[in-house]
Amino acid sequence: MKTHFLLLFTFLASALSAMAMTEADPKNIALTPQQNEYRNVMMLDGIWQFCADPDKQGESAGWQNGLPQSTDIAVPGSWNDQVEGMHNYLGLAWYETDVYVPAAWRNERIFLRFNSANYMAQVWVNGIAVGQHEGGHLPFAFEVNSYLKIGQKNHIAVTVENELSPTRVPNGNVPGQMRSYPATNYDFFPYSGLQRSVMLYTLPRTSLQDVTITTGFEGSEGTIKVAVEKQGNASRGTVIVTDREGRQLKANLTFTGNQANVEIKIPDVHLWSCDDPYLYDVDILLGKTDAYHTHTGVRTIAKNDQSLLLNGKPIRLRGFGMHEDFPVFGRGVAHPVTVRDFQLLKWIGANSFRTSHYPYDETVYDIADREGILIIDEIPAVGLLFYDGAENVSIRQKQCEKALSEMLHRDKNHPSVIVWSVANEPMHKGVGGANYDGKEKQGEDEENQLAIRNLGRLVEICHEQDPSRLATFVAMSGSPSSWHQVGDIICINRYYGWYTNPGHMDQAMQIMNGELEKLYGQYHTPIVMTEFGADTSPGFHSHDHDMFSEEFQCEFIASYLDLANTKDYVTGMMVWNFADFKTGSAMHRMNAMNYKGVFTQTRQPKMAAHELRQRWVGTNRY
Ligand code: BDP
Repeated sequence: MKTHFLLLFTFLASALSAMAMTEADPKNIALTPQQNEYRNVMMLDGIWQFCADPDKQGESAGWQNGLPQSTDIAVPGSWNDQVEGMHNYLGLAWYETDVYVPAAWRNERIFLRFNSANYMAQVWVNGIAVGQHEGGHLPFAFEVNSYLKIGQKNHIAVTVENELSPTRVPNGNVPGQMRSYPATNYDFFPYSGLQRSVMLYTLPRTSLQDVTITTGFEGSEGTIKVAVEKQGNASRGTVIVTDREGRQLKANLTFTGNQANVEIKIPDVHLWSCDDPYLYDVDILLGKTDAYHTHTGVRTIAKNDQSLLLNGKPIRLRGFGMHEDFPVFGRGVAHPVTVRDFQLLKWIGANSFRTSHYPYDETVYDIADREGILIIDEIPAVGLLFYDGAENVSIRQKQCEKALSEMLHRDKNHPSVIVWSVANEPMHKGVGGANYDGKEKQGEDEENQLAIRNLGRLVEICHEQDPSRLATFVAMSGSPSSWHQVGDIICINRYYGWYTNPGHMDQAMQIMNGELEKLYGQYHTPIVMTEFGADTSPGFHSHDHDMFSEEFQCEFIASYLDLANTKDYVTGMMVWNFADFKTGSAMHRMNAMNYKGVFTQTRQPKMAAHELRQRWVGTNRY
């Protein structure tokens, strides 16, 4: 009898707790937490306790109150290469830690923020369900006052679940697509866990909720527009813009409801650009209750029929597609690697990269602002399908819209971000997997209409929420050129000379040339080659430029860049990839690695890196 009662109780408790899981609100991540005169941040990074739960029994067994057995794990960091037996694990796992919440925080609003949990997370504080979040590479935060014991020890438990499913973004276990283990439908390893920082932070009761900064200029006069949203009963605030010499401009904020807008004019403005990434400090003060300290660069981004225009002038993006990937850390944030990557981008003469294939850690964007590196910022929509039934398509579309909204909230104030990418290589049925031959395939009408409508809607969301930037998607070789109607610019990935016409660069360049001319003739809009590259074993040499040799990689990249130098409408060339990166196990992935990096996974230059440096440093050519 007693056991029955206990079982019933446990069942009810877990049912209630599952029901109580509310979705995280993207608005909570609009302002990156900061320690300042009114706000506090307590990082929870360090060694947590960890336990896999393949049978999903933890919640009903009460693991949210404490794990019966566990092992150490570093947060942030992917679980895969830290914990024995977890390398290819797909399923549920638990994390827990204890934290004292300072008594001095009694009157504050307190939030618990995870900068990334891949893929699905559920959070408990002191055994009570707080909320959940879907999607691996963007932050989420919950207000946790009602769950916390202030001035005492608190228990935080989190589950992360990383199954691969056709209805997730990015998707996996898709019949007929990439054959790899784990069965992703994307070409990078499905690293999982708490991969970025975790923190508690406070907001005053009357606080700034959101700040949106946009900039422009006319002649020598610059404009910084600041839109502020607050919570609580303040009626006035101040915005102070300070230049590097300490000169200040101030404007008062007067709220109508919770909103206020100001426009600050800067005489003799110092523009932000790649060569001169000049930043202004922007301090937003809410009376004597709250403040937020940030920065901006005054710049515009637009396009004409041939080029992206930074501050009205044509710009050529020279850069890479990258990945967050490093031995042992996996996709876990590793600040020394981030810093090194920017040093190497500068060393090689690059001015840009795409956050292929997911938004990166927030620190990356701050460094890019300071270093003058331009970013195409991409949601994790890799390999979207438009042929596996209306229901699957619509579930993924909703998840894309959510990720987009989160990315726009998080990254909208960075001058380095110039273009939003809403998808990488979306596909209709005839184009991917075994059907791939690089040639354009028209696909079914229904699939095309769906792709154009859904991708179009994602681009439209970018325009609605952020009219100050451009938006587009990145197309794979063989997808219909009609899909390009949805983007502000054309972004294409091409592998002639590698996956098709292997080793034959003359033939490859003939095809590439014909295709570029055709695309430009159709759209008269700038084109960025967001991917082109060749796998290369560091140390393999070949007199006759055989594939996989360092000589072949140099020839491959040089052929594409030489061709691009003859086309004024090619406004960007991004080599795939900056560094070698981990993939699933697959026949075409020796050692489960993609070796298309111009640096190795540990950031040693291949021959191609030296050649790119020769081409790029001090020039404006590709
Ligand atoms: C492209 C994908 C990229 C892959 C690359 C490759 O966008 O993620 O890593 O191909 O095969 O199709 O190297």
